[in-house]
Formats: sequence, structure tokens, C-alpha cells
Amino acid sequence: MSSVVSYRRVGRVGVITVDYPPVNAVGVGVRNGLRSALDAGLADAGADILLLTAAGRTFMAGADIKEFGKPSQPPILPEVIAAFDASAKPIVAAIHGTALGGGLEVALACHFRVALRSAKLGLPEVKLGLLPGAGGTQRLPRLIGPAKALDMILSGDPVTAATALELGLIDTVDDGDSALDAGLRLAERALAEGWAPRPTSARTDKITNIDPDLFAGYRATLAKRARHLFSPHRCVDAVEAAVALPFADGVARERELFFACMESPQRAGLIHSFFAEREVAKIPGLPADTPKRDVRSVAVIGAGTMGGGIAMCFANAGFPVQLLDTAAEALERGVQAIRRNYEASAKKGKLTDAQVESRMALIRPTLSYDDLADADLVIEAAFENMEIKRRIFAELDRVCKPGAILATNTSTLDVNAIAAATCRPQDVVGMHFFSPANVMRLLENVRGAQTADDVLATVMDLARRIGKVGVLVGVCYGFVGNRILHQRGRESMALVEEGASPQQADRVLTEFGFPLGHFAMTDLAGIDVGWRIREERRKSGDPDAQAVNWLDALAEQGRYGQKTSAGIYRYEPGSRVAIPDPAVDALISADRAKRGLVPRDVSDDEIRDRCLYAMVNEAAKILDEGIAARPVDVDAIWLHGYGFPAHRGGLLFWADQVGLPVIAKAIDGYHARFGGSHWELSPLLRRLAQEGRGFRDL
Ligand code: T1G
Repeated sequence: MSSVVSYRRVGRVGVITVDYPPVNAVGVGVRNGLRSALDAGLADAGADILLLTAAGRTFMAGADIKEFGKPSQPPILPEVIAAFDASAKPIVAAIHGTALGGGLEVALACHFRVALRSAKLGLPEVKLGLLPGAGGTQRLPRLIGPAKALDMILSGDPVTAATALELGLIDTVDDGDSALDAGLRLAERALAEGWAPRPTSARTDKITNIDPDLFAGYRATLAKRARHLFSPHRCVDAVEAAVALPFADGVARERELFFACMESPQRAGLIHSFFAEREVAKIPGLPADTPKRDVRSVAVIGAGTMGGGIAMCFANAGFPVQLLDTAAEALERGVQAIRRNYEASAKKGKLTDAQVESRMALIRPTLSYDDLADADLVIEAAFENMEIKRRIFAELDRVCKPGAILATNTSTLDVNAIAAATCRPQDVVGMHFFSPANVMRLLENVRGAQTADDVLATVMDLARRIGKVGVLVGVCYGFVGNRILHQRGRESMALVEEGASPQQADRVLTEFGFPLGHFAMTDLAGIDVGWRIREERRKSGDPDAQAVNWLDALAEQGRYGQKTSAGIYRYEPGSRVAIPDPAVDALISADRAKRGLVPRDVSDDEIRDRCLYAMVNEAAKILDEGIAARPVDVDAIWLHGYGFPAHRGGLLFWADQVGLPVIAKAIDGYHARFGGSHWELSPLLRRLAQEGRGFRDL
């Protein structure tokens, strides 16, 4: 018998148990084990019914993603599943935790299904660039109808057990806490009532008399919403086959479509994105068992947009949060803004009124630093000014208890200089949240020169506890994400000076897959933000803080972007749709003329290559300087902080697919043409290109 799947009999019930930590992924061992255990159950004369269940925290959570891209090892999952479907004995599946992907597909091939009320069931394959390739596109429509099946398959999101029951995906919900007991209860009922095997493959009532326009409707929606993606369209093709073809032909069609998805570069990208989010939590040189400090209470300084969002992150995770501001009206405004955010979520059904109140109760406003004396973690989110921050940290050094972690949310300033304002630099760390902090998943944890290891381990663990993707970075201007963003912005501006329009530059980036281009993003963040940071840097004599004439001119006109319904684009009242503004095009033309710049036609390819290659070059410099430890850290930062298209895997994963020799050659060309330190080819990038290696080889 397999070491990961066991068989035993309980009364007249043959129990098959999968036990393959951590999530019972259906790898080759589990597939072999399932096959052997099923054979044992069918051969067991004392077993009149079979029960499939799993040990540990969850039912099978899908095929073993680690096997993807490698030669498949028999038995393949569809064959194992077909044996369950064809079983001469009725089979019950008992589900707990998350039955996902291939795991749910095994359950769909069982004849009856029970789930614990806390369980979730889903087919997330589309999020990996795939489709349910083990009969899911054929059996799910037979259980719940093609429309609801497509809704589940195209969203990739799991449904609760209660919803699964309503849909007809399962037969009953059990309020116990043991899947085994729930399964035995249903099995005993099946025996008592004489239930016969009910193969899903033979069920046809839900796939007859289907609206002939159903699939055209889904295709029309995808043509708008997912035109650059591959697998969602194949999902529609597969479910359409379930309705149009006999089961065996439908399964064959599904298999063809599955392999077409498997071969797509989008599958490779999405799988890389999936693992990147988990990989970055493991810090080279910081053992997983590094002790962590006990953080139960949090304080946030600054009740502005960032401070309020950060306070929400912790309140959402159940932490009591003190929110401090030195001005009473600013504090009140901040608390009201938090309440408005929660109430907006409640209006969308994402929160109950009780949850709104319980989270608001966790947030305690204060005007006094003395109230922070017992906080385990203090996060400063004050104005982006070094003197202000140093004064705050000197005060925290005075009032906070020994061992409290003192974090700054600075997005550009030197964490070491801030730490030097205290007598405890080992307790100081950067926690750079991204706006809106209660929404964006990325958290750059910034390691100061003297930050203690247990502080690093603590803030990385806290990222997970508050539902963020925490990435550890070093100290430099802009850390990793914004430093790379600065390159994309600089190149976007240069391309506009040379003749492109903001709307053309933005279109190229959105067609690449970014949610917004540089100029629409500037309007969203507010032109005044960059304008004021440049002013600060100009006052400090920073030679690099060059005035951006036409953009600063817009700020001086009070055109700050979306917040003023006009910036680089125009916005109808209440709308976020960016409308190109001829007045801005004229301002840009005048600015070019004033500076003696003769505009030229700039191709889309040049815009894409210059923006993306400038980012890759800066990322290589960041790796060379040790500001980011691994390419996967850069990928995760841009995936979760800036909307880098997940189907492309991440900035450096994509660069490897383009080929580093191609990129290095182009950058050398740009340097020859434009000069500038930013176009000096990173030594690391040059070395990798010359050696025929990729970032993946680091
Ligand atoms: N295969 C391999 N490893 C997996 C895995 C999987 N399917 N799912 C999780 N892991 C690892 C993960 O990398 C991590 O490893 C550990 O388990 C804990 O995961 C044929 C083709 C199940 C909801 O897409 O959504 O079936 O870092 O940190 O937060 O049609 O994992 O500890 O070394 O995420 O509690 C479809 C993906 C596959 C499910 C648990 N299934 N997994 O979340 O833990 S394609 C999925 C998840 C498929 C069929 C098709 C989540 C989770 P390590 P974790 P978690």
C-alpha cells in the first residue's frame, strides 16, 4: 500500500485516506496510491460502499504544481479519476479545507459528496494559465449546468460549502468538524437507503436544452475582459464540448485544450507568479526558526491616507491599533475616513455591519505619544520629510518599551538615518506599504544596517499575518519597487519629449498588461506628490531632481490629476476614465519648442522596449548591489505592488523569456544613442548575457 494513500474498512465502508502534507497535492505518489486504494476497496468483499477522505488540513488541493513542465508520470490523473467514476461500488467524497483543481475533480468523479461547512471548493486552474484538465470541464457542467460551471471555472475562485450545496455540486453540508465522520454518516445513510453508484459522466439533465447563445455570450465578455489571456477562452471551448459531445469525446477535447494551455508561456508565467509569492517569504541567511518578537498590539503614527490604511490592515487581522496624530482634527478626519472605507465594504457585501463595528473598536485614536508606551510595534506614516521622521523616532525612543519594533513607512528616505535618531537602531526597520495600504498586497520590509534578525523575522511573519506579500529589501533611494518605477517613469517622460504622446505611451504599457501606464498612474497618485518630492529634493540641492517642465506646469495650474478632475488627462466628474486633453498635448508641444526639441514618430515597440529594458537594467543593478537578494524578490514586488501582468511571470522572468543577449544589446544601443548613467549596462546583466545564462540561474 502507498505511503501517502491508505485503505481500511470501517464496518461496511471502505475508507480511502490521502495523507500527503502540506496540502495533499495530487502528485504521482498520490495518483498511484489512489489507484491502489480504489482497487483494494473494490476487491474488499466486506466493503459495500467506499469513502474518499484526506488527512491534515485540507482535502486534495490540486495537482502537484511542482510537476508541471516536467514529463508526466503515469498514471495520469484523468485515468485515475475515470476509475473512480466507473466504480461498481458507490463512492462518497468527504471534503474539508480546500478541495481545489484536480482534488475537486477527483471528488466530482465520486458518486456523492459531503463537505464540512467551513470547506471551500474551486477550480483555480485558470489562475495558473490552465483549465481543469482531469474531467472538471466535463463533469462540473453535468452537475451544475454549463453557465454556473463556466462562472466557477473562469473566476477560478472557490465557493463555500453552502454555495456548493445550492449549486448542486455537493449533496450535503455537515456541521461537524471531522470530514471522516461526516463521510461515514453519509455512507451509512447511502447504505441504509440502498443508493447505487451514480457516475457523474452519465448525468445529462443539466447539459440538455442549453441556450445556443450561451457560449457566444461568454466569448464576447472574454474578448473585452481577457483578450490578452489564453486559457480562459480554452475553458469556454472545453465546457462547450461537454454540452456538444459525448462524454468520452468531451474528455478527449478537454485533454487537447489542456495541453495547449500547458504549452503556453502564460502557464509558465502564472506558475512562476504563484510560487514567487511563497518563495519570497523564505529569506536567505535567515533560518525559518529565527525567533520572532511577540507582537500583539500595534500603533500607527499619522492618520492620513497611508496611516489610516495601515491601521486598517492590522485591525482587519484582529490587532488592536492605536492611531496617533498630533492634530485633533487630522485624527478625527482619519478615523472617519477609516469608517467610510469599512462602510463602503459593507455596502458591497464584503463586510457585515457587526464586522465594521468590531474593526472600528480595535482602532483607538490618540493624541499622546505616552499612550504608545506598551505598543509592541509602532509604524510611522508621517509626512515624507527626514527631519519630521527623525523627530518622531527620537520621541518613540523616549516613550516606547524596550524591545518594541519601531518601523517607518517611508517610501524614499534612508532608514539608517532614521534609525540613527534613536539609541536602538537594532529595533528599527522599514515597512513600506503601498497605497491604498488596506488594498495593495505588497509590503517592502526594509532591512537597516543594524536591524536585528529577530526584527526581520517578525515583520516578515507579520506580512503573512496581515495578508500581505512581504519582500525583504535593502536601503537605497526608492528601495526596489519605486527605484525601478522611477526608470519606467523617466523613460516614459523622455519618450514624450521625443515625440510620443502620453496616451500612446500609456496604451503600450496597458497593452503589455499593466493596469495603468505611467501617466495615468501619475494622475491617480497625484501630480502634486511628485512635484512636492522634487521640490524637497531641489531644496536639498539634489542635482538629479530635475524640473519636469510641462508636468510641473500642470501642477502649478492646480491640475493634480484625478483628485482635481484634470491632470495629464481630463476626467468627467465622478469618473476615472482618462480622456486625452488637447490642451496638454499643446503644452507638451510648446515645451518641446521652448527646449528646441523636434518631435519624431516613436513606435510602440520602441516605447515598450525602452520602458521595460530600463526597468530590467535597474533591477540587475539592484541585484548587483544586494538591495534585493534574488530575482524572485524583484518579480514578486512588481507583481504585487505595481500590477506587472502575472501571466508574464514577473519582470525578470519575462526578461529571461525575451533573452538577456537581446536586452543587453538593446541597452548598449540606447546608451550609445542617449548616454546617461541609467543606460549604462548593468555588469551583472552583461555577464549573464555573455555567459548565455538568465536571471533564473542566479
Ligand atoms: N502543488 C504543489 N504545492 C502546492 C500546491 C500544489 N497544488 N498548493 C500549495 N502548495 C505548497 C505551497 O507552495 C507551499 O509550499 C505549501 O504548499 C503551503 O501552501 C489537473 C492541472 C491550497 C489554498 O491552484 O491555492 O489541479 O512554501 O503557503 O496559504 O485540473 O496553497 O510550504 O514549500 O499557499 O494555507 C490547482 C494552489 C492546481 C491550488 C493553501 N490547485 N494552492 O494555502 O498555504 S492545477 C491550485 C493554493 C490542477 C488539474 C489542474 C494554496 C492553498 P511551501 P500555501 P495556504
